[in-house]
Amino acid sequence: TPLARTTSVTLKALGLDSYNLGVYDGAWSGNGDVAESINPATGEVLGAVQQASASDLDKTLQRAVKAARVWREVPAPKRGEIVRQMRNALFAKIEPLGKLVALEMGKILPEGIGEVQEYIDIADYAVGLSRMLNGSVIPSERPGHMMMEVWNPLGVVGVISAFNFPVAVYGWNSAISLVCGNSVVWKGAPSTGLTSVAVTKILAEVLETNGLPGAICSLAAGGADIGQAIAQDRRVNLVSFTGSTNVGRKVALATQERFGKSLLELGGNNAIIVHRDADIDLAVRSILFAAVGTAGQRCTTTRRLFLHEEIHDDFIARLIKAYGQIKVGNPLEAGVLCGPLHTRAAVGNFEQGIADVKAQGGKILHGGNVLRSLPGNFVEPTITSIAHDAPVVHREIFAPILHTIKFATIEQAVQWNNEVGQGLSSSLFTTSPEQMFRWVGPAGSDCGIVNINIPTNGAEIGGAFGGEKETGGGRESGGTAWQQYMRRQTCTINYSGSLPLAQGIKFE
Ligand code: UN1
Repeated sequence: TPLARTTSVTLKALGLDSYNLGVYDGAWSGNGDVAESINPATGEVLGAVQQASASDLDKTLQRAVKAARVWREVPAPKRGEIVRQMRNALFAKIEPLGKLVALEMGKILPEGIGEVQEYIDIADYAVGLSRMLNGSVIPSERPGHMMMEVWNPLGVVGVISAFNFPVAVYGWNSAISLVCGNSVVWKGAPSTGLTSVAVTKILAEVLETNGLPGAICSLAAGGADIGQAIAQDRRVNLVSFTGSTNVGRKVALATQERFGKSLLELGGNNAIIVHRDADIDLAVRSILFAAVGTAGQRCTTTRRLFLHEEIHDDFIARLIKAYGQIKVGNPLEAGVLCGPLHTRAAVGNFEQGIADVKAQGGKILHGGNVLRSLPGNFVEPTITSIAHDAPVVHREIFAPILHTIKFATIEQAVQWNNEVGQGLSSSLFTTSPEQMFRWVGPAGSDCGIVNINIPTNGAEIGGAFGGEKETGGGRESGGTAWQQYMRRQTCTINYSGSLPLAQGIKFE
């Protein structure tokens, strides 16, 4: 069939077979379980990855520790040069890699290519950053003394990423972590193992061509057991985890228990507020991408929509009309905007969510059904009308369900935006400068991402990405996020030949 051909051509272009080893630490191996990758749009088995056993992980961590000692001695701008080569190697494979993401994860092809582009963007950023890992010089209170702040590599960084961004989230972490001088050990989602292997092959070739240890970019494919072992292992100086709040809590406790560091990117429950003075057309188009894009499976997906009472009815009518035009189907087909959910289990969560909406006094305004006539895990993009405090509204359901809620005052809407446990992303649509500045101010949104007149999702890499509260508090990508991948040292140098003490203390 044409689809089977697409699969084999794509795998071949990326140097993959239908069966692949899922452990890389300079050499490829794998003695754990075999994980199959299933195309969520068709049920077709795309290929298989032999995952890491506990002793595979142990060996990989040993090699990653050794590799980190080599890598930290490479000057940072030279590390940037290696990341630049990785960026070019990724760019050369952007088409097949984007296609593999579409096949394996289930997002539409433009979004699959988009997330490889996101990796390329962060690699560009990291190359520049490699010349700007600046410390500072601090005036000392003592004569003949100098103080400075110096940033050094941490050692080994563990990256545990989720199925929904099988390329970009690893990209943010690895590109920054590499220029910071760390080796990286990656565990992707078991259901997107082919993508993990494909990305690692691209990076491994760059490392090996440059005569560097491949273990600088290690891969330990695996499930929860491998993730837990990474979180508990003292050799892993920082664990960067993207996933659910429940698993994130375990990672946080396991790393804290051993005084390791963690960087957490957990659940979101993001809202858009549309004020009465908003550009309605812009808002409708934004919500379409934010709530339906990636079939509602971004941590930044809009799940709650607060509409001012004056525009509410008209807005809902326009939104329902726009939803009616969305094409649901195979993510590789042109014109399709909504692909499948990633797993059968996710379809079950969708159904449970719809049942809960109905049981908790909500109404389904559009959609609400599983599309059983299609072969894959397809559901209808759904709009509900429900109370802001119904329990189901406070839960992150990783599916295209948008809850709409009417508000009377903007203060009320901001309070509702902030009342959930999660604190990732938020957007306000307004043309009022006063409302804009209130929204980004101390009494505005309590989220890590605070937008105006754009969707909650689709963040650029230049800013720090992450959220507050149950979202975990970590920041990745731009801004000062790089500092989490390094150790901060305050150094005081005495060139005076005498020993004046701080605070003027006399001790003789
Ligand atoms: C995620 O869903 O885990 O802002 C990350 C966005 C993307 C990243 C999402 N740049 O939607």
